Amino acid sequence: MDRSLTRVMTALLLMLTVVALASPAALAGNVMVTKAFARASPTPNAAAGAAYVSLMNHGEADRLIGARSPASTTVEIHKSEVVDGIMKMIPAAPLDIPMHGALEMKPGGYHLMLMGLNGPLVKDTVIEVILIFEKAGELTVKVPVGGVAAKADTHDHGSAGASGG
Ligand SMILES: [Cu+2]
Repeated sequence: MDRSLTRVMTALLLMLTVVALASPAALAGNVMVTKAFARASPTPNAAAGAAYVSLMNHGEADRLIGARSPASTTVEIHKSEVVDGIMKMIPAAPLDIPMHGALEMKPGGYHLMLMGLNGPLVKDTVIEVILIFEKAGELTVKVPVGGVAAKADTHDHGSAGASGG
């Protein structure tokens, strides 16, 4: 009697441990994902899409050297920059992530460019992006797809009207 009860308790404890270990926080080495979102494709036959992943590095300096995704043929790391009044996208890999520093991707800045989409990015679905770090190795990130103009949950009103150029 007692022995079988102990077995049941042990089994329950093991199950609880497995559940606790399978927490959703994506972590590769010391690099942690703090935010991730993608933008839905504006048209069904869109060839490219953008995803934004923000990272926190709790360890030594590392570098984001590449990315790939089952959602597209290739993934490029870009930076949007205004050159002579025109928004341009510049290849930005490798991207330094300083020791105990952060890397923020956002519209108008760094982003992951999904080139050759296998299908349109659909709002309220989730895509996978695999980030490749020089030291931390590979990190699979679940990226929720927001609206066509998704901006994560940031409230970015600060710079409006200030020092136009
Ligand atoms: Cu781009």
